[in-house]
Parts: sequence; structure tokens; C-alpha cells
Amino acid sequence: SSLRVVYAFAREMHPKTSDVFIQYGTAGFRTKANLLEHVVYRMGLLAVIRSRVKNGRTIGMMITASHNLEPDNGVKLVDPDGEMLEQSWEEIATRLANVSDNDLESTTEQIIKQVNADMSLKASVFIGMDTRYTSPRLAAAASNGVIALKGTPREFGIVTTPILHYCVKCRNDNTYGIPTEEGYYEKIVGAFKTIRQKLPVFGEYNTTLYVDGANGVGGKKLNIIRKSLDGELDLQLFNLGGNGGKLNLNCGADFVKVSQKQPVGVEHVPYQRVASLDGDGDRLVYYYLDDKENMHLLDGDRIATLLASYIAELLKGAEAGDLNMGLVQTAYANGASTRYITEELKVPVTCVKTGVKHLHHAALSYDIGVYFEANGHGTVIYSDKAKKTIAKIAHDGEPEQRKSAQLLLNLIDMTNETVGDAISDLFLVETVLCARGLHARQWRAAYADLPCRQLKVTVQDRNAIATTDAERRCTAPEGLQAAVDALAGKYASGRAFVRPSGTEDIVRVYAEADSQLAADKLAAEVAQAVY
Ligand code: 16G
Ligand code: ZN
Repeated sequence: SSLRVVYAFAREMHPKTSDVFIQYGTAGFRTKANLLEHVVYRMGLLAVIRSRVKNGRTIGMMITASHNLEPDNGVKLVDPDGEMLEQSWEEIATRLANVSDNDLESTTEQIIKQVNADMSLKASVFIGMDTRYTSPRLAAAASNGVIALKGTPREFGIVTTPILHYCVKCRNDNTYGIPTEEGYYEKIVGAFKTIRQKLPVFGEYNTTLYVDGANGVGGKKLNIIRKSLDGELDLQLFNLGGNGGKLNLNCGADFVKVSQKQPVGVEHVPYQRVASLDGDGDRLVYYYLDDKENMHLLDGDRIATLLASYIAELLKGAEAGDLNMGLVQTAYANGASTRYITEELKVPVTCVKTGVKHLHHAALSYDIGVYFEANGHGTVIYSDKAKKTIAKIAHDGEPEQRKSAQLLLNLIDMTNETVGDAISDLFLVETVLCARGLHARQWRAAYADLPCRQLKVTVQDRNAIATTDAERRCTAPEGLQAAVDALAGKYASGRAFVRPSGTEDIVRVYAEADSQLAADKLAAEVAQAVY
């Protein structure tokens, strides 16, 4: 049959060259780029099958390894509503990625049967990639996979991960926007400019923003956006990939958050706020240096609290009292942020396992769900009920109510609800800081972070560690949790947990306590207990 030819082609063009087992993890497949070509080709096949199971709706494929260094790459699939691939398909993806070339045909046929795909339907797949030099070759393998099963690929070239998610969503739901990069700019930047007309700059807010682009795609896109901002925001961009700057190397959101150090390549001006993006533009943290060059970090927890408190203020102004808002965090959320949210903001908090899909899912249970990982990945999602209620007030409310509701509508337009988005989040943060006339120092003054430390531990088998309670406690190996409890108990405000990484073959340790010294010690002691 013609499919025979397809598999012969795969063996020729994208042969499986490695026997290393590879798993579809929290962020898809991710490993050394040279081990990925056959995996990406096969994900092209799977994307077509997925599209047909979804009645021909468009599926996304993103070629990226996010904040990893240049030699790595990865691929993940995006479901029709712009969300992460449904969890039950992760095992199917893993199976297809690991079969031998000889078994590729029979395994593909099995999967088609298992998921009951009607292979006579049309299939559409949007493909995006980050700036890695290995990405074009992998994107071509993805396209070949899509074409092999007679699907239609559309390559978007270099885009941020969230732009691809956005385009997939728009293609399947045209009320959300236009499925192009330009459509994305029009909606998000357009909403920002509209809101700036209504909220003039005042107070301690300064329109100059420095940006650390991690030498990746996010900075490049901000460089396009910058020219259309009409002075509403003066973006000074660093780490755009030129001048020998290496992707994510000693820069970018992950480096800044984990090392708590300033990135290389960014001009240093005391008290100037800096937004730091990760390599594929889906994470954002802020920081500033004081006059003694101490770094002050404003991470995902800060962004979440800033956005949630402003949305709460507008909901109150709109008198949309029947809409509930909640915040979703992970075990990595600083304890001080959780306390601030529940006690000061009086917003309910849910804690879930690491990984965007878990946060997104939990956020869906609120009318308005704000979710952020401490590492800077997050967004806000609004239910249909919330959107309808707000739109109605914006139309029929009293003048003061209408004002708040209209600002909320602009915020909704500025938000990429499909997934955490550094560019969209940056405009949201800048909107709130401007609306409140805040300097980054004042933003940071809302609460004091507990000092914390993260460590990586290499162990024989990371899966020997099993966790429960949203990864805050472990159930195996025996005795480990008791040891962690005993160690944390020695320190004031001590808290620690241990979890196997979903993206690297290591175990992660997190500790916080009332001083940096204590947090560092606690982390080291817990790491010792893991060995
Ligand atoms: C992935 C996740 C991120 C999570 C990180 C944890 C997505 C899109 N990305 O990058 O949310 O924080 O993994 O990595 O879900 P770890 O399991 O190695 O700590
Ligand atoms: Zn990323």
C-alpha cells in the first residue's frame, strides 16, 4: 500500500539511530538535538492521527527545549484549544517514539485502531520552532511526518511557544483571534495600547523597561513589537542573540530564578527594572539591582499576586461579586507569597503538581483562575461565565462599574489564555505597575520572600522517589519524609521537599527558611538525606 512507502521513507530519511529510551515528559520530549530527528518525524505522524481524532481540528507541534542550553532540543504537541497534549496520549507518544524502524508501521496501525482515528478525514498541523540551529532540520522532519499520513502541515518558522499555542487556538476557534503572528500582536499589543490611553503614567512608574531576551526567540519578537509601541513603553532590549550571545547561557528567566544572579549581557543600572524571558518566550521573571548590586528578584509568585490583586480591584469596581477568583501555585511557591495571597488578598489558593497542564487544569475550576509557577510560567484564564458577565457590565452597568469592566475586557484581550506567555505577561505586569504608579521596589514591598535554595541531586534511580500532596511530601523511599521533616523542623519557618525532575535525570531539592544561611543549610542537609 502507499503507507508501505511511507515507512520505507521514514527508515531512509529519519532513521532511529539511538536505543536510548525517551519519554514524553512534562514538556514533551527533550534531549540532545541529534537524538531527536526520528522522534519528531513520528510526532508528525501522531499529530495527524490526533487531528483526525479531533475531527480534523488543527494540532500544534513546537520544536523547542525552552530554557535548556543550545545542544538540546525538544518537541511537544498542542491540543486544539491551545492546551498541552491530553495526558492519556503521553504514553502513546512515548510508545511511538521508541519502537524500532521495523515496528513503526505495525505500531502506527495499532495506535490508529486504539484511538479510533478515521484516517479518511482531513488533518491540519501547525509547526513552530525556536531559534536553535538544530530547529529547522527538526521542523522539516515534523512536516515530513505530517505529509506522510496525508495531513497538511503549516510551518510558522521561528515563533515563541505561546504564539504557536495562540495560533492553534485561533485556527480552531475564530472568536479568539486571527491565527497568525501579526494577529497575535494586534490583539495583545493592541489591548496594551488601548489601556495606556485610559491609564496615564503617574507616580513612581517609569516607562523604561530593560529586557533580557535569553538570546532566544522572545527578545526577537519584542524587537518587532517595540517599533509599534509609540513610546507607551520604552523597551531596551539585551541578549537578542547577536554579539556571540549564547542561548540561555548565564542569562534568561531560568538562570535568574534558580541562581538568583543577574544575567550576563544586560547593562546594569541601579533600581532599573529588568524583565527576563526564557529561551522560547513562555516564562517571565523581573529583577532589579540596588545600589550595592544586590539582586532583588520578582518571580512568578510576585507576578501572580500583582495580577490577582489588580483583577480583584477591578472586579470590585465592576461590582461583579458573583464571579469567584482563585490562584493556583506549586510546591515551589514561596511560603510568604501563599500567606500573602490567603491572608491579605483573601483569595483562595490551590497547590498542584509541577507542570503547566496541572496548573491550567486546576485554574479551570474558578470563574477567573490565575496560575503561576514560581519560575515565571503562568497566565490568567477567564471562564465563559466571567467573560459574559464582564461584557454585560461593560455595556449596561453604571458609569463607574463600566469603567472597571472595560479595563477588565482590555486585560482579557492582553492575556494569552492558552498557556503562560512571557510577552503577554510582560504587558500585563507593565499595565498594573502603571495603573498603580508603582516602582519595582514598591511592587516588591507587598511581602518579604522567605530565603530559599534549590539543589540538584544525581541518584541511581530518581523514580525511587514517589511523592504525594502535590509533591510536598514523599511516600518512598521509606524514611525519607521523616528525615526531611526532622531537618525542616530545626529551622524557623523551615520547609523543604524532594521530587524527581520531570525533565532531567535528577532529583530536585527545595528548601526555605527565615535566613539565606538557614535555607542553604537545610537544602544541603536534605540533599544529603536523599543520597
Ligand atoms: C517543564 C514544565 C514547567 C515545569 C518544569 C519542571 C511545561 C510547559 N513546562 O519545563 O512547567 O516547571 O518542566 O521541570 O509544563 P522539572 O520537572 O525538571 O523540575
Ligand atoms: Zn520555556
